[in-house]
Amino acid sequence: MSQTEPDEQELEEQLELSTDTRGILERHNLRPLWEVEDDFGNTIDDLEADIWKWEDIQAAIDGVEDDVPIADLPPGFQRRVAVPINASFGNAISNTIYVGVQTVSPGETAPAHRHGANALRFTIDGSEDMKTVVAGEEFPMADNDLITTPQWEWHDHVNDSDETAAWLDVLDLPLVLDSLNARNTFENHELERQPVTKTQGYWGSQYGQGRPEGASKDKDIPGPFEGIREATPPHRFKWSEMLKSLRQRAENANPDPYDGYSLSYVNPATGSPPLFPTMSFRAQLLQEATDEHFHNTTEVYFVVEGEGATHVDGEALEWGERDIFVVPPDATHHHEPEDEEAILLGMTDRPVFEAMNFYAEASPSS
Ligand code: GTQ
Repeated sequence: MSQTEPDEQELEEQLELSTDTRGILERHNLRPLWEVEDDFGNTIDDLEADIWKWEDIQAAIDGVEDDVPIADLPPGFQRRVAVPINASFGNAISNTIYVGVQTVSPGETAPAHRHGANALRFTIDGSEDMKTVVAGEEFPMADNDLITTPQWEWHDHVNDSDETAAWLDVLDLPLVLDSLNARNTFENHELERQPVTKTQGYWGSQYGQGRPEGASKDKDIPGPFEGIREATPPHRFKWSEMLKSLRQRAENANPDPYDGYSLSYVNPATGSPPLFPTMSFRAQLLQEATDEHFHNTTEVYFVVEGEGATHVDGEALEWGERDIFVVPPDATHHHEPEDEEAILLGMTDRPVFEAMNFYAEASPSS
């Protein structure tokens, strides 16, 4: 063993979270990703409605950041992430959608790897100098930007700013790792940072006003999966643009009874939702209470702006900015913004149900 390689005991000591951090995580149903990894493979019987308050998440990610540098994390998903754990379950917020809150300190890199699970980042604390590098292109992460990491694309997260960056990771990990048990689709890059081989804006520019012939067959996109449908390209959805579109909708259209003024993120390759074959995402502007309904899909929410409550089977989940909550399948629910308006990022596994002709929804009054 070389002198720079820590032995196992040293490694464990370095990864030892302080009693404070451990307590914060446990009290608030959060777990560090490197411990959750061992528990993939299990599914939940009865998902519960639950909420994670931002102040608790913030305390947890700050503690974990203080205690553990990314460089000390064990092989595997080398990511410093606090993972919301459903109250009834051990490794994620739901059976299909996983969310985590990741931090990268100034100067740190979350090293390059790739996997079969689809992923996206929704930036919480970001800047133009915080970049996620996907498929050879640097994508700056400004606040509330959504950036895709399609399956099997190399990605590393590089913080060249002078502030800690934080964001929401959303992946179909429970579906891939727990239900499909597809564990052979993970690889670390030989380099910590993948080479930047594309100019900024390249990927987005090929799916907008014009596109090359056969773009969806671009060798850089599909990866090793034969017969893939229109692969989702790496893409940055700037929040400033999404917000403009939402406001246009609110001024010119009627709200959806269940989702408010709602826009689904499109797969830029097809021009329509879902963003991924397994998960769809909505930006939702709420100006009044929505109607009750229920469906067989799981919905996870991140509060972008505002305060309010989501009533789930009679229980009120009271939310504020940056909180995360989950509405389990078949639970009757509706949203109620507190003041003038609130904005939610809605996440759903509905595409999986639709692929099986299995989606169903109803409202209690009908
Ligand atoms: O940043 O690639 O929260 O691979 C979990 C698994 C983040 C990532 C997570 C991952 C990542």
